[in-house]
Amino acid sequence: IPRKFPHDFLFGAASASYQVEGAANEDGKGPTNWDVFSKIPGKTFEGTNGDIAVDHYHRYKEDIRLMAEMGLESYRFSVSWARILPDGDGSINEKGLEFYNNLIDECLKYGIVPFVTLYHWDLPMALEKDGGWTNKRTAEAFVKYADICFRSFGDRVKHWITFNETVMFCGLGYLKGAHPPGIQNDEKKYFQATHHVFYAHAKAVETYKSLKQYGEIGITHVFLPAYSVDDTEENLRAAEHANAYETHWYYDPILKGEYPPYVVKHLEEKGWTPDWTDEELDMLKRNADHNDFIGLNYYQPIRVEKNHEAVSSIEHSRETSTLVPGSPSFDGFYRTVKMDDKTYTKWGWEISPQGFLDGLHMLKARYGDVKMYVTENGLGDEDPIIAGEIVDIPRIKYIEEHLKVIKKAISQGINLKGYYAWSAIDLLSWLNGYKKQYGFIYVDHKNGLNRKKKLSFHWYRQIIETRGEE
Ligand code: BGP
Repeated sequence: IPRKFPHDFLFGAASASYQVEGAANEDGKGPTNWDVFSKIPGKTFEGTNGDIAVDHYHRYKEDIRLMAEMGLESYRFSVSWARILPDGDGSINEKGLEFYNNLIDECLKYGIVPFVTLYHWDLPMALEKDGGWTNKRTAEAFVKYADICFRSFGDRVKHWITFNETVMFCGLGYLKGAHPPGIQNDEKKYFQATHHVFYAHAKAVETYKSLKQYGEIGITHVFLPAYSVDDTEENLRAAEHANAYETHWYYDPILKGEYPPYVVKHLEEKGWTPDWTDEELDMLKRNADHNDFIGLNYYQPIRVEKNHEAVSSIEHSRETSTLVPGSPSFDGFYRTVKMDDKTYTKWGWEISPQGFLDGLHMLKARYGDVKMYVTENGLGDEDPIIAGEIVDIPRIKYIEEHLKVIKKAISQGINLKGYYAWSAIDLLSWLNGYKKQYGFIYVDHKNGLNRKKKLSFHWYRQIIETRGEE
């Protein structure tokens, strides 16, 4: 294993609009699905919402200055669609463009590379009302919105992610009911929504390439490599199912340009096949060679066994991960389980750097040498405060161990080009409010949202400075 990371490997950190910006009703921004969903009693932890979040909208200059001080080479953030197009598909809000122009320029001022996600879950409410991702209109509107972003920011932004974690917003939205639009167990809608996302992605990539801006564009998935809990045939089979549903369904249409045949067959049997046209399927095919990279959000692997009874989605509590978002829960299929000999975070997410290494090899075996970025990885914790200092040693340990396996993976020929810790700054966790922290920068909610550097801030600066030298 080399002592240092390659010179062109990007060290970054990430955020997402709804989780940091706040200013939910300012400067012409339209309402989003999350603005509405988070106000429904019982949907979020203690009713927390992103109305103010950590006020990044007003404090971005201070935040970017801190990121620069940390030595961050790149900042991954998302654009809120409803700031640019308040109705999702209509007239442009100049103030929205202005905010992101300023944010981008502020990054560039310090030499921080902006890595921009176009969709990190906050959908303009007008589109959600119209069926959201189950309606093709949303996909077409997304492509127009993406085109506006490319034309407005593409002279300075050279790294684009279309979507963040399709399995999450579709799975939690249409199977588990834990994200908007809050629908449970509707497999037909779930698969339909994912199909529209893949189509929108492919069309946005085509649009981007036609503009000849010579940057790169890809999509980000949450990567949940599945292990069987044991070597029994039924559980090995369950793990195959899990990988097919959690991974192949999401990467095949992007990288192979077609859906995995055995899942398609299964959907036919169940009556869950999305309505798709030849034009849409052709679009996926055409796009297969045009993706520049794949973003991976890796937090944990999953351990699965055969499901011997249908598990209600209600059991998918926000505190645990007893079921994964893309798993239709029916008798005879698969379910995730916790194992006594594994280590978990306070929120029940398994800590397994090895799981990532194994998973990366699994991806390479199926998809070849595609370029990849780790677009999220990090530890959600209630950080210890000792004598006024945020001593987030478990986070340092977590990131350190993951960086080690990433370095190893690169030396084994995995084409990884960057690492974005989740998150740059403490932010709103979708379902866990501000209790679950991820940042290098602490935000004091009792004290005017003041920023403070955590121990990990200094540690990460050192890592970047020495390029992870061991
Ligand atoms: C990913 C999302 C992020 C972030 C992260 C941590 O799935 O892309 O937006 O929320 O998970 O999740 P949580 O806040 O639930 O711990």
